[in-house]
Amino acid sequence: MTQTTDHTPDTARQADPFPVKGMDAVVFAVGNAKQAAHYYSTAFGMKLVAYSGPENGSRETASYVLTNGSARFVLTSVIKATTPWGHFLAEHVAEHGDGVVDLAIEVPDARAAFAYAVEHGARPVTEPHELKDENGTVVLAAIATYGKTRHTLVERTGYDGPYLPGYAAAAPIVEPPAHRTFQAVDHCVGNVELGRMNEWVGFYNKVMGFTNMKEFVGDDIATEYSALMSKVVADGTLKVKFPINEPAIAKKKSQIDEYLEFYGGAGVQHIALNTNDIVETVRTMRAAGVQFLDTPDSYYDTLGEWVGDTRVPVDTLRELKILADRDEDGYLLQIFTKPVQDRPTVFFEMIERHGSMGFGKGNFKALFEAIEREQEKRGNL
Ligand code: TYF
Ligand code: FE
Repeated sequence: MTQTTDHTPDTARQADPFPVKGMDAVVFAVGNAKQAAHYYSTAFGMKLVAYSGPENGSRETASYVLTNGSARFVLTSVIKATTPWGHFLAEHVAEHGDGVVDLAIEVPDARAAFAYAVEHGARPVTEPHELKDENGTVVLAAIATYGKTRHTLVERTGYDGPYLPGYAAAAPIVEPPAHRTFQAVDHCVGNVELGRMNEWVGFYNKVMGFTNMKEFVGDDIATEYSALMSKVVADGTLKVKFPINEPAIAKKKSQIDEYLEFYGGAGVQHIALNTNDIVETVRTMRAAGVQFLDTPDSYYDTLGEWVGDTRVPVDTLRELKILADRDEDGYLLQIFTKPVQDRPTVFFEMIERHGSMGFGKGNFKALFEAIEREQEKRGNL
């Protein structure tokens, strides 16, 4: 097991060439945003807070903005494509199914962030521009990353609307559950083509000045059982963490190959969400119909021996199929949903951290075996 601690000195942090404030939003292009908004409300316990659609002047797209703490999802569907953006979204859904088009990052200065990124090799997608309404001004710019994914750079200091100019405040679809299911985005994982992981890690190193965290899956683990390689890049404050996976040639068909085949290329694989009480979160989400990966009893028979005590008794972890891992800094509890659309592509992770800044390396074997059992059911192993 490996871990990472932020030892960045304050002087280095002040000199951060690409300061970020955190994740701004995860933007999904979906076939039916109205129904997806219902799912993320009733199954994931999120709250609809803003809307843009024909009723308030957006005739091409409908977008639903849902939040849970600082986590923000935007679900967008095309009503009738008329502009390049509408055609892009329509083609994206046709080609990739429901998926993530934008991992938007909040920055203190979008013009400076865009200029730095483009100077260091990023492909510009949208030049910096201002959007204004009665709630203030935001500055947006966007750069391309893997696949058709982009990073919009959002400067929203002082803006106090419900999301962005053009969006109207919206009432919740249902009252959120009594227990808050999660409160932040922990990390966003990308799957890239065979042999391209290091290229994309280098992209984040150069373009955003992100550094590599210690946790990675190398050649050794890959050929033995994981069938994937993985490295993690993060900003200096560890608020934005992007693991990058590529398939590896191994004994079994890689889960990453399955994703690439059914997504139709590189894209976002999973979004991890921070919870303070994973037990209540999993109970709430299971009761609402969310399906999680199964973990065999044998995992729990030996868990206590290597993980030691956590705040949750092993019997409760076993009942709910929650995984645990420990490193030098502490421990974490985590669980993974099954894919949330018919294609075996995007899924979610719920994670409760107690000191550990890792990604559950001690669980990779159990996790990848669980994913392989699902691959097998789908006839893709
Ligand atoms: O983000 C991570 O690294 C963990 C483990 O295909 C993981 O959540 C890594 C690769 C993968 C699924 C989960
Ligand atoms: Fe993860």
